[in-house]
Amino acid sequence: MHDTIYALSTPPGRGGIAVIRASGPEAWEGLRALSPQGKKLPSPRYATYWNLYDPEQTGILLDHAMVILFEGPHSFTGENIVEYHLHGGISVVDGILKALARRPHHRLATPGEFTRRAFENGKMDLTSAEAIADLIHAETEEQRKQALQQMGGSLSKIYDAWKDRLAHLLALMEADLDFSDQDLPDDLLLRVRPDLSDLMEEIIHHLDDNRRGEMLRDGIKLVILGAPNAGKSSLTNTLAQRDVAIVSPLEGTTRDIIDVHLNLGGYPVILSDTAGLRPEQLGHTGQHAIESEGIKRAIQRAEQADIKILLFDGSTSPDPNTLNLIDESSILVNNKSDLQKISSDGAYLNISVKTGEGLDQLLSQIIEMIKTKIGQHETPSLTKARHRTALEKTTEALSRSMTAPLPELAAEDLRLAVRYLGSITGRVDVEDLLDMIFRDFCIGK
Ligand SMILES: Nc1nc2c(ncn2[C@@H]2O[C@H](COP(=O)(O)OP(=O)(O)O)[C@@H](O)[C@H]2O)c(=O)[nH]1
Ligand SMILES: [Mg+2]
Repeated sequence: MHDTIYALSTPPGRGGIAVIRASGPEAWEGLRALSPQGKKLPSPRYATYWNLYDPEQTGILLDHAMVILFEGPHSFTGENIVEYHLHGGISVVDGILKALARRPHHRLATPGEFTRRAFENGKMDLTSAEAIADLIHAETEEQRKQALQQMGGSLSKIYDAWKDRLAHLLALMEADLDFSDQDLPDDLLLRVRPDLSDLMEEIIHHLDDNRRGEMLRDGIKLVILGAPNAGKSSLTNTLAQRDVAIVSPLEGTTRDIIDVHLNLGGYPVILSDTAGLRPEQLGHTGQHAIESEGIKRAIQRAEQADIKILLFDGSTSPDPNTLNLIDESSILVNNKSDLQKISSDGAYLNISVKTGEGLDQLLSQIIEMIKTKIGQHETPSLTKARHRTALEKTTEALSRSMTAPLPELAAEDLRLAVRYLGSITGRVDVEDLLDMIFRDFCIGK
């Protein structure tokens, strides 16, 4: 932990400016080495125009830069930091990185290491650190909102409050176990049980959110399904606004699943085009075996989908395989309304990918359905499987403790529950979790 780390924090390549960040006990020394001898360093938190020279070759200018110093613990990592705001040229950046590499105790940062130091120095909890990674990866407005809320502590507030309540109940139990001269364990459990079950109910309610936070973070799975030639690939291309899937009147053209990432109304969507459903028409030839596999995968996707577009060719009778997939998360669509007047009940939306008829309605129907699934909620939702697993383990431990045959065992389960809750924010020992969390970062963050 005593190394000084440095990295290019902006994307590599040419740019208007490039920012290199250095953090650690020797960070300021690094800047001193790049400055003319004896020159006094700028005051912390002042952006200062600064000429940077090669420390090995006197008088060789590396850049006219701007530098900002931060003094620990009042910095992002909690350590001394220098930010070098350079001209964004490859040679400029290389020159500074090479110069820093030769400084004593300096080394290149590993992915996420700046944020990891921030966590280890108590500048933020784990959910905030994860939110920084989410914010960096956020591609749509709603993802950004969620990441910013979490970064601001929306989740850690909830989890820490639960942990404190639980720790309090545990303390009560332990005090009783240690100090009661009479054996009245039942009485004790009776006293804490209502609070325990309240807490458990809150956690279960929080868990029962249809994965909306995770859905928003990872993308809503929207799958188009239908018989061959219904127009699935045509619709995919239209929604994606580019030619991603091959369109042809030949049946069995699409066999692999084609995924496209879209931003629909601020929500991240993973749209999948699938093989046309016609399992009963397939024989045992090699080509058909491949198509069969495609259909199997299409059905699998249908099962994992958050939203299904069931696409029918409105010019023929509805396909029974597609009808089979109807459930509450499907949108029924009749395509090819240009070919003939489709007479269908109001459950179907009539569109023509060819003329564009009905596509706006389809888009708004999809967005409406996303909103009902993710929607606006007063309470923040959990965003990662890691949080979900920890909370599930917490509730398991709580329910065990409420039925434990001995007060000592009940207390032990409460202790476990506290640890599981604490592992979400990292306020309890978490060394083994760290690598997993910071692995997703890019270098320089
Ligand atoms: N008339 C008409 N033809 C369409 C429409 N949408 C798709 N098609 C045609 O239907 C055929 C099959 O389309 P494709 O997108 O490959 O269907 P898929 O098998 O479901 O992927 C192609 O010849 C398309 O040009 C539509 O709205 N109207
Ligand atoms: Mg197709």
